[in-house]
Amino acid sequence: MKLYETAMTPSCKRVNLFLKEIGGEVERVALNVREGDNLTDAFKTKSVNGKVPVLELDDGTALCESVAICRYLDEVFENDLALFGANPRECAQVEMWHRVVEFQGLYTAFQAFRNITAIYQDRENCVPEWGEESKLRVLAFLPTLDKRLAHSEHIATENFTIVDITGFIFISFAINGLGIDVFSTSPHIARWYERLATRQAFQG
Ligand SMILES: N[C@@H](CCC(=O)N[C@@H](CS)C(=O)NCC(=O)O)C(=O)O
Repeated sequence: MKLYETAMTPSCKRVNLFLKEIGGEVERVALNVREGDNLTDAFKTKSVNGKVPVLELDDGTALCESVAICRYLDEVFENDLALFGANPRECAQVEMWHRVVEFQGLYTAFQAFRNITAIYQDRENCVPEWGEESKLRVLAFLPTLDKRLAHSEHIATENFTIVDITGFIFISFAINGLGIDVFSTSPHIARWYERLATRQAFQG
């Protein structure tokens, strides 16, 4: 199988952290999305959403959407980490928190970044006001996450799961992409983030 990626982008970093955690190795195909490598007809036939990452299987099936890719990798690389949850309650908590962190956090942060910076104005209509509003929504979501982490060592369950990976990518992006000083207002996020950063898979 082949992973089409632009390694520096948040969605590809998310899949890469997941792969490192489960100890999986796949062949890589490097694309430059800033240069529009994902806009070609050849790539669009592989990717339903036209974005990276895409995992192409040996039978030609192409999977886009990072969470779908992680689900597949989790099944094919045997591991006992239960990153999608270990029992019905945990699986539901992972699903619940993953949707919350993606929709209110990561996806909203993407909207903020894309619309404020107009980085992809060659391929989409950018609305600066929507970007600013999205940034405010990211700021408004941080207390929810901080409150959760005041009472729980990890976001979704008592164990490390894929939601912590997504949350880590979201917080990194809020800090580095949107210039939000997350740690000064969210001490529990700061503590959780610093602990995650010491994990083996999060090095380098
Ligand atoms: N929901 C998608 C988001 C993918 C995404 O937004 N990919 C970005 C890089 S982080 C991309 O391909 N950007 C180039 C473009 O939008 O043309 C996922 O989780 O895979």
